[in-house]
Amino acid sequence: MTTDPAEIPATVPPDGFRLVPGYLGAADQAALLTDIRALVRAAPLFQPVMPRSGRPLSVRMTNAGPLGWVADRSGYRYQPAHPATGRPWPGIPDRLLAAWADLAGWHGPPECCLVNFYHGAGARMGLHRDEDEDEMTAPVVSLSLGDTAVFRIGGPTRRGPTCSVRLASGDAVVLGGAARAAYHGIDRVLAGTSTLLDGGGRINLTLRRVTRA
Ligand code: MD3
Ligand code: FE
Repeated sequence: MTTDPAEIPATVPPDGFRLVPGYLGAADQAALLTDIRALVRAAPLFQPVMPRSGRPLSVRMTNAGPLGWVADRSGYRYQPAHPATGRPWPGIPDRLLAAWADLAGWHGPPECCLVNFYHGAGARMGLHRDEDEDEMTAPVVSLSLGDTAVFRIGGPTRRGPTCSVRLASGDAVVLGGAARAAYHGIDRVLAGTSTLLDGGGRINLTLRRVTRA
């Protein structure tokens, strides 16, 4: 039993937060990366910007599925086509649909796979809530590839205690219940912690339901 205050975390993750360390083994991670490379050829990474300021986010993104999440000067939204090519987003790869079916506990398929690419020392994602979806009772499923991220999750308000969780290549996270509405972000990515991506960096895939079922 620990009695050292330094070993007691400031808080614990909210209810409905489920981390599955090593959900994907090395072979499945490599196969998924091959799928993502094909996806990025069909739907190139774009640089989202903050709605009011036009300030670029440090993460590049793309999507698969009927609806993709975009951020530009006019706002945050889901749309059926790529902002630069105008083409529909490619389909969600079968192995991601299988992961959703295995992990989400939700009747019905995901409608969006958001691909976040973190590359370089400054790539991070500030504390935010995912609230652009009309279906907030469905969980979000996240899969991580490449370098380990320092993920932070708090509660339903921006202020208040948070806790840090490291997300390594192959880890899955399921965000259901109260965790679905929690503030969260990526503080930083730890360079040199994975050899999966040539040139380093991290890919996060989030599977989401967007419209009301
Ligand atoms: C907690 N992505 O795309 S994944 C995002 O690693 C996003 O790229 C991070 O936050 C990333 O919006 C975190 C884990 C995650 C995903 C969705 C959540 C945590 C979440 C939704 C609600 C609460
Ligand atoms: Fe998020």
